[in-house]
Amino acid sequence: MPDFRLTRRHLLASPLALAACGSAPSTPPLGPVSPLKDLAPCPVGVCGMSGQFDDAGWRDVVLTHFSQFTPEWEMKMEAILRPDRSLDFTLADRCADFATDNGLRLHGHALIWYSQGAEAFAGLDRKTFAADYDRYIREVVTRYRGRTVGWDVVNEAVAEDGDGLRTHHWSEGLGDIDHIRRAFDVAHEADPESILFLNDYNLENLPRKGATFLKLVERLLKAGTPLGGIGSQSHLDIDIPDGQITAFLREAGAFGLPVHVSELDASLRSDSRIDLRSAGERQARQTARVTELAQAFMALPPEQRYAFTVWGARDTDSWLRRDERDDGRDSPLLFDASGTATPLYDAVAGALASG
Ligand code: 9MR
Repeated sequence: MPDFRLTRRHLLASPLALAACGSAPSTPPLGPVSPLKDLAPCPVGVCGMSGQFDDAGWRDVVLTHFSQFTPEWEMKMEAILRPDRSLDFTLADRCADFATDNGLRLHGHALIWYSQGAEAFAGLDRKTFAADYDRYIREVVTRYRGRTVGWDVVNEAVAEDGDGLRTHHWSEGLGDIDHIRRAFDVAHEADPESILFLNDYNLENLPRKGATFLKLVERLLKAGTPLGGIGSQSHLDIDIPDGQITAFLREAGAFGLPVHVSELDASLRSDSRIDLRSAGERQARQTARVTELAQAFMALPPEQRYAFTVWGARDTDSWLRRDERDDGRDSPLLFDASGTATPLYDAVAGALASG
């Protein structure tokens, strides 16, 4: 029988230790490891696509380690909303069934996103626009009522550089703050039990964006919006200064709401033209950042830890590996192509187990 406990060997093999010895660029993958969901006192989530449900390697990692599931795209407008604004739930249902059949908590993602729905809603008069906006949210949330624990109601509301809110078809049709409030109100009416999230990215990476996001949370709460949770995607930049991730999560936690680390990954790819660091040095930075995130999450009161979710099971499942700049070597997740734990597994497992 393999030893599934976290062993000293795992800790000694940490990339930080290896980087300090000036070792080879990448750490040898770890051996068999404990299921994350057994170590963690909170749900551990993963995203996935219906096209992966028959992939034995993917299933093995997902069903061994995770207790919550976020559909990567099948519960978005791109899958559900037809050009005539009727709804098609074929793929979304498949995802909901996968979660139910395998005893996973289901997290709904994402109802209103600036990047989707523009064509189907183009050219409508205000009344139809508003009515179909409400109908979309109501029908989707109602269909999965009692199956989704929570929903990302508005995704990525804050401007890229953190200067205010984004402008797009939803804000132009219904108002910048009003379309957000309206989405939460309709979703809450459709499923009063669901925890409704405002979800965004670069909140730890860019303090200005994090601050604007938290101001928006405050504004919505003061206005009585049924916002029930804070989602931080955590697509981490490995060069975030030490302490910045902790500072953001602490501030986010101060609202007393559930917090979701909703899409964690940390690319090792360096986009700067000149990066003199070795692969090992970059990996050490990556591990330190992910460790900081997991520890900051575990520092939240237990009842505020909604879930700690990674954006993909294996490195090869990551959206980052589908980027045209990818060189086939990026390792942004907790398991490699063969389903073996990467150093990020160790970083996350160590922190989650400590809670
Ligand atoms: O990883 C997702 C990719 O497979 C989809 O094609 C894409 C569009 O639906 O969305 C990706 O996920 C995004 C998530 O929904 C919101 N935050 C950023 C994620 C990565 O782009």
